[in-house]
Amino acid sequence: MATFKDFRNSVKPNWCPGCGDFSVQAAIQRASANVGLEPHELAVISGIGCSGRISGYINSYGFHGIHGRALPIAQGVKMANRDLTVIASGGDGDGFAIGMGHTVHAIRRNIDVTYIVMDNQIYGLTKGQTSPRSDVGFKTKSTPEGSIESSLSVMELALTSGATFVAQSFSTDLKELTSLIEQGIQHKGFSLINVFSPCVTYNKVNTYDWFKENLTSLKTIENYDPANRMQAMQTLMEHNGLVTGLIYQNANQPSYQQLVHGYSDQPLADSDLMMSEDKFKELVAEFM
Ligand SMILES: Cc1ncc(C[n+]2csc(CCOP(=O)(O)OP(=O)(O)O)c2C)c(N)n1
Ligand code: SF4
Repeated sequence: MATFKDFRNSVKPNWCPGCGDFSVQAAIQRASANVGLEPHELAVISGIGCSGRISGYINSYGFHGIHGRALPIAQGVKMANRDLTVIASGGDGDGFAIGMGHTVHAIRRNIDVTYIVMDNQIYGLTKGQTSPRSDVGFKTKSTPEGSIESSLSVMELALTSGATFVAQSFSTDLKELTSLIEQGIQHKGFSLINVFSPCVTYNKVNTYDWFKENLTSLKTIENYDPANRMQAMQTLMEHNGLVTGLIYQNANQPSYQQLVHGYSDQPLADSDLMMSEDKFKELVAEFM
C-alpha cells in the first residue's frame, strides 16, 4: 500500500520559503495515501500561478494547464477515465477571476472532482496584483490607492450555486486540511476546498498571524451541522467567510456521472477508438 512518500517526486518546488502552498502539497500527498490510492490512480490538474505548479510536484498523473482552465481539463479527464481520482488545483486568481465561470458551472454540475484552491488574496506569480479575494483598501501594484472593489464571498457563492461539498482550511493546519481533502476525495460529486495559503512575499496584510487572529474553527461553534445549508450560510455571513472546517455537505445528491445519459459502462480511456472504413463511410453518408 502506498504511503505519502510514494506521492513525492524528485522535482524540488521553487516556491518562496514559507509559502503556504508547501503544506497544501503535503496534505494532498497524505490524503491520497490515507484513502488508499496508488500514484497511478490519481490525476492532479492545475492552472497557472505559483500554486498551479503543484501538479509538477506530485508523483501522479498530472497536467499543468492554462490560466483559469484547470476545471475544464479536470472534468474531461474524469469523464474519459472515471477510475482516476481527479484533483484540480490553482490559485484564487485562477479559480475566482479568469476561471470563475468554470468554477460555478463545475459546482452546479456536481461532477466527481475535488477542487483545491490556494487562496492567498493576491496574484503571486505575476508579482503581486489585487485578486477578487483581496479586501477593500488592499494596496498592491495594480491598486496603489487601495482596492475599491469588494472581496468575492466564494463560500457563500458556492452554496448558492448548488455545491454539495464546501470546506475551508488554513495551510498551517495540516491535520484538518488532510482530513478535508480525504473527505472531498471520498465525496461522490464536486468538492470545493478553499485553503488560506499565505503569500509571504507579496501579501503583507493577510499573513499567518492575521489568519490566526481572524479565523474561527467550526469545531468551536456549538451544534454546528454541516448538513444544514441555512446554518452554513448564516455562519459564513456572521464571520465574514473566515471559518475553517467542513462548511456544508449533501451526500445524497447524485453526481453528474450518475445522471448523464449514455455514459458507457466502459471508460473512454479503455475503449477501442479505431473505426472501420465501412463504419466511417456509413457515418459520412448520413451528412451527404
Ligand atoms: C490567459 C492568461 N491571462 C493572464 C495570465 C497571467 N497570469 C499568470 S498567473 C496569474 C494570476 C496568478 O494568481 P493566482 O491564480 O491567484 O495564483 P498564485 O500565483 O497567487 O498562486 C496571471 C494573471 C496568464 N498566464 N494567462
Ligand atoms: S510569490 Fe507568494 S504565492 Fe508565489 S511562491 Fe512566493 S510566497 Fe508563494
